Amino acid sequence: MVTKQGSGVSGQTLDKSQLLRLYEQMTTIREFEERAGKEFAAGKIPGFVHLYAGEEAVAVGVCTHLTDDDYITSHHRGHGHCIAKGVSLREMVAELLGREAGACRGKGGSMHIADVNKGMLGANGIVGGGFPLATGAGLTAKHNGRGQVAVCFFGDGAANQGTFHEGLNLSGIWKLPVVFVAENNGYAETTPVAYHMSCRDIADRAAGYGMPGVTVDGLNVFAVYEAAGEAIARARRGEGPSLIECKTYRYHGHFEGDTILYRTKEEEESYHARDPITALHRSIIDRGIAQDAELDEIDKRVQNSIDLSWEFAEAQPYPSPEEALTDVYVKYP
Ligand SMILES: Cc1ncc(C[n+]2csc(CCOP(=O)(O)OP(=O)(O)O)c2C)c(N)n1
Ligand SMILES: [Mg+2]
Repeated sequence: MVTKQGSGVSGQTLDKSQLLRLYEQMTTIREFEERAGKEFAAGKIPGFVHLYAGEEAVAVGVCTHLTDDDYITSHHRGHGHCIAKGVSLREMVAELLGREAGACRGKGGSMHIADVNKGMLGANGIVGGGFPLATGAGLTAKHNGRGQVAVCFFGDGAANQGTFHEGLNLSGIWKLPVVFVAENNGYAETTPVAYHMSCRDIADRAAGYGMPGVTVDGLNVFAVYEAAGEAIARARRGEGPSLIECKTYRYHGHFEGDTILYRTKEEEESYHARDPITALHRSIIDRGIAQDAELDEIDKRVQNSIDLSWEFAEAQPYPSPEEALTDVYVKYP
């Protein structure tokens, strides 16, 4: 069954500390991404960088329900998932800069940050690469029998990969505790969803794999939080997988350096007018949960921790050449 939720969900069940935490995490992701964009433009970050700004409500609305014992899989636009799952900012920046102190000792870079101690099984440069990993993690969780959940974040483009269908089918058959979270940001690289997808909503596909599917406003962190809460609780109870589609938008180009010739300024502005962090800020103030000054303090704290993580990472050494031969499957004699 597919249910559609609009923007009207207001998060009335969340208390002050929970609301401020959502705000702090979403702001951390936004500021992290804006800084990464600037540093990339200054030539400081090697390789490709795909920024998550605009989509923060999805990672945070979902990961708020998870512990370090739960698993997530991510994709090429993975910084937001790492932050929401608790990966250290210092290790993330060091990874972006290819330093030894990076989350993957500088070998992964932006597209391959992983931290298994936090249940973050990896960002992934292979579109659709997360489905088999999340399905396998779900199988592990089921065998462990302690109520763990695996969440698979993926884009609209990834929903057309064979791995999507295989992962959802197996999870459906085996009733695995996996929550598939589609981040439908309207484009796969430069191709609009209406051109590349055979149905309007990704959630419509859930029925084909025997699981519930829901489409929510991915710019509304409360809508994401509520839908994710239900799906995750269901998975923990052993009732099987779910698919949540979050309609969202990426503010930056597909990658840093993209000239963005495939969408209009009007479209971009219409999404900026519905900014997920501004909306949360407004909701907190309007409901009298906190004053501007308290949120300003959070903004400052976030800025400071990002500044410190860059200072830390830039002072770290690069790995030694021998490091290239460690953590590999086959050892060179
Ligand atoms: C298997 C594979 N095919 C193609 C690519 C090239 N590629 C990188 S990102 C991307 C589009 C992904 O779109 P979507 O899943 O919607 O994620 P978004 O970038 O919008 O977050 C493509 C085609 C790739 N990295 N891997
Ligand atoms: Mg997309």
